[in-house]
Amino acid sequence: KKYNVAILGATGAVGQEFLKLIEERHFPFAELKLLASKRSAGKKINFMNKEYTVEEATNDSFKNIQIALFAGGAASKTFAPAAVRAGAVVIDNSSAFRMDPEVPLIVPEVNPEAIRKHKGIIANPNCSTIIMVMALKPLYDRAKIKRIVVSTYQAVSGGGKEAMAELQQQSEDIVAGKPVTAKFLPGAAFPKHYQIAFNLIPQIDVFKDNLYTKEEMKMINETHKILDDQTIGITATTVRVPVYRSHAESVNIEFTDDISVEEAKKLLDAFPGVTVQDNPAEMDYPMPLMTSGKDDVYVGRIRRDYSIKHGLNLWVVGDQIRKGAALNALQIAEYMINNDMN
Ligand code: 11C
Repeated sequence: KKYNVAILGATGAVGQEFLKLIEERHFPFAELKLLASKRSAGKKINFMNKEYTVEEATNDSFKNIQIALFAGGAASKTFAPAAVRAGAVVIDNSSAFRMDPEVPLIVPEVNPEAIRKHKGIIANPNCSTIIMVMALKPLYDRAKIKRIVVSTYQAVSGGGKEAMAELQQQSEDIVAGKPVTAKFLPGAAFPKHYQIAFNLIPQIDVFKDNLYTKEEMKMINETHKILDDQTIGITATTVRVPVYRSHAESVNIEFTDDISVEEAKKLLDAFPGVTVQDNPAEMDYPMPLMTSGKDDVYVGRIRRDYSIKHGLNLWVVGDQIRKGAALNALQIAEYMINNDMN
């Protein structure tokens, strides 16, 4: 069977990755509709030997569409109701519906059965959350988790094309001895902007009243929902680093039971979508440059936390545009159609 597919946000980084993955994974599409904002409408995109014209998204764009892949952003909230009314299943990469109790929040390797409860919208989690839960799940299935302390090292591409361009421009200006300007990070609409080249910015998204950023709260709330366990203590610090692509995370986990390093390695390695890359003797560990463009989440530096009874430290790295966004969303669609959940 083949499906009519629409991509909303087709010209952005996640939209482009959707196209790559549809081709790579031979996703069974019949018609393909590329949608974007008015600004990008009319743009031509060559895909699998066919030229497509990007159309401006409207409420009427979803007639005869069965699967709508939403790349994210404010457009999701605007167009999801119309897409669902038209009979499409929306797989949405924005944060708009993630915490809605009516909307399943899915990482297919972790909680695929929750897809069955969808009422037209299925949410794709935040990239940093997906990458972390991929490493948590095989361990969590073996021993309950009491507490997680996570610090992230997030690539600029998580902030969009403009953030990537800013890192490049600033780096070139610094090398050329020119004055550096910062106009985008930590966010376009923010009152202040900071240089990311040769720097770190410990703010991703806006601050909430509790002094955590929205990105940090996403990691906490979404992890609770995906693992369906509100009892896990989670604290997060999310940081933007001058890396183009792939988020890295230092994850400290306290379990209720002992898991040895060897057992953790075996459990992680056996889990689909996770690769253990951990050989200190050979200086072998995952790094963003090497995981970019890869589907798996890589785990290394697996070691005991000797300061507590049952603790492990992990270093987790994954391509946040692939597994953290487009790949995860497409895997949701694949799981749904292969298991008659649409
Ligand atoms: C970043 N994690 O790296 C963000 C981007 O909720 O899907 C994705 C935001 C989201 O800036």
